[in-house]
Formats: sequence, structure tokens, C-alpha cells
Amino acid sequence: MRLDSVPQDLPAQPLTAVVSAGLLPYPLTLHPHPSPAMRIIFIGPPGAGKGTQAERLLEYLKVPHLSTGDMLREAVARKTPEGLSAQEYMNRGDLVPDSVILSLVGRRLSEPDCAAGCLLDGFPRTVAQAESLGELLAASNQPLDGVMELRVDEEDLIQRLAQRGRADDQPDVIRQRLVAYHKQTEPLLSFYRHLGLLHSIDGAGSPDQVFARIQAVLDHLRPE
Ligand code: B4P
Repeated sequence: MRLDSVPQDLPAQPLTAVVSAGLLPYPLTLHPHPSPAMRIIFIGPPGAGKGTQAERLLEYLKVPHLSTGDMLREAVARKTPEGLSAQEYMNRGDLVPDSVILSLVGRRLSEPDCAAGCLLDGFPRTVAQAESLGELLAASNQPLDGVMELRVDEEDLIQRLAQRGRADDQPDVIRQRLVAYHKQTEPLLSFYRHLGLLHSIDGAGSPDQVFARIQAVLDHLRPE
């Protein structure tokens, strides 16, 4: 059928309604859109709630969770070569070298479940990691949908972490993790702002209040 033979007086309605009412003069089958694959990054200082919010978001997005902190803690517990080299950095509150992180993440991202999107929690944490992630995603034609920065006052962060009491939540280690955040991770904010991907979210308040803010941003990003 030629386009100029399609009647011009079709009512202005959603395409689904037009098709199901049989108003189109040619056959057309609509296939339901598969669940959109979303790739989201969480950036924030230690204790900002990346892990806490990731738990809530996973159920909502139905994508795999890539937490480099969890991957490292598992590697440390299993005493793998990566874990053994990471441990001393984590104990001091320093970032683990990019080479270790990129090998862990590169392997995980190439697993088939990540083709359906992923939630990157605590990665990237340096501009070099962000550039490598960009290359990995471009090579597999997987776009990044958004970067969520969680903002929390430093006093609140220290209080939250002191209450949690993980091995790396000692006051001097927390201080060093904050130094590493300001020096090595904060430059990522302008990196992603320039790419038009950054969304800053107020991380103060209860986890449910913070999640409601994240959800509002996601609902704008999510393709129909
Ligand atoms: P991570 O495991 O990523 O830990 P984090 O930044 O300390 O914590 P997160 O922000 O997830 O806090 P959470 O929700 O748990 O990193 C640990 C270490 O691994 C790093 O220091 C580094 O050495 C290494 N590492 C990881 N990734 C790396 C990378 N890409 N490159 C190099 N090194 C890397 O919340 C913390 C506490 O706050 C919890 O007790 C929680 O219950 C509480 N909380 C959360 N939200 C709250 C809220 N709204 N109100 C009150 N309390 C809240």
C-alpha cells in the first residue's frame, strides 16, 4: 500500500486504539515492547545509601546488581588474588587500584544477564574507571541511561557509618574514605554532568523518602 492512499481523516488516537478498533486500512500487528534494559549508576560518598537504595531499586528495575564493594568483600573472604591485593587498600579507606576493579567488573558485565541492563553501585569511582566503562558499554552497544548522585551531609554520613560498624567503618578509616571520595570520585560528577546524564538526589531522610526521589527521576528516564 502506498502512503498517499492512507485516509487522511483517521482520528487522533493512540496507535494501539486505532489498530484494535480496526481503523487502519492495512494489516498491522503490534508486539508488546520488551521490558526496557536500563543501565543506572549510583555515585555517592561512603554511607550515602548506595547499597541501601540499590536493594530497593533492584526489585523495581529487575536488573542485576553490580556492587564493587560487595564483589571486593567476597573476593577478600574467598582469599582470591584480587581479594588479597584489595584488602590492604580497603582497610586503609583507600580506593582499590583501577586494574583490580576493571578486571572484576569487565568479567561480570560480559555475563549474559547484563545484556538486560544493570545497576552499578559504587562503580565507577574514578574518571579512569568511568572512561573504561564507557568503552566497555560502547563495544557491546549498551547505552547508559542515568547517573544518580546521592548527596548527604558529612556529619550524617559519619553518624550512619559509626552505627553500622563494618570493619572499614572506624573513624580514621571513614575520614580517609571521605578524602578519597572528594579527591578521586567527585570529579566524576562533572564528567557525567557534561554528558547530560547526572541526576543529583537529596539522600537525607528515611530510606523510603530517598527512594521516592529516585523513583521520580527514573520514571522520567524510563522509555515507554
Ligand atoms: P562500598 O561497599 O561501595 O561502600 P560504601 O560507599 O561505604 O557504602 P554505601 O553508600 O553503599 O552505604 P550503605 O547504603 O551501605 O565500598 C567499600 C570500599 O570498597 C571502599 O572504601 C573502597 O575501598 C572499595 N571499593 C568499592 N568500589 C570501588 C571502586 N569502584 N573502585 C575502587 N575501590 C572501590 O549505607 C551505610 C549505612 O547507612 C548503613 O548502615 C545503612 O543502613 C545506613 N543508611 C543508608 N541509608 C540511610 C538513610 N536514608 N538514613 C539513615 N541511615 C541510612
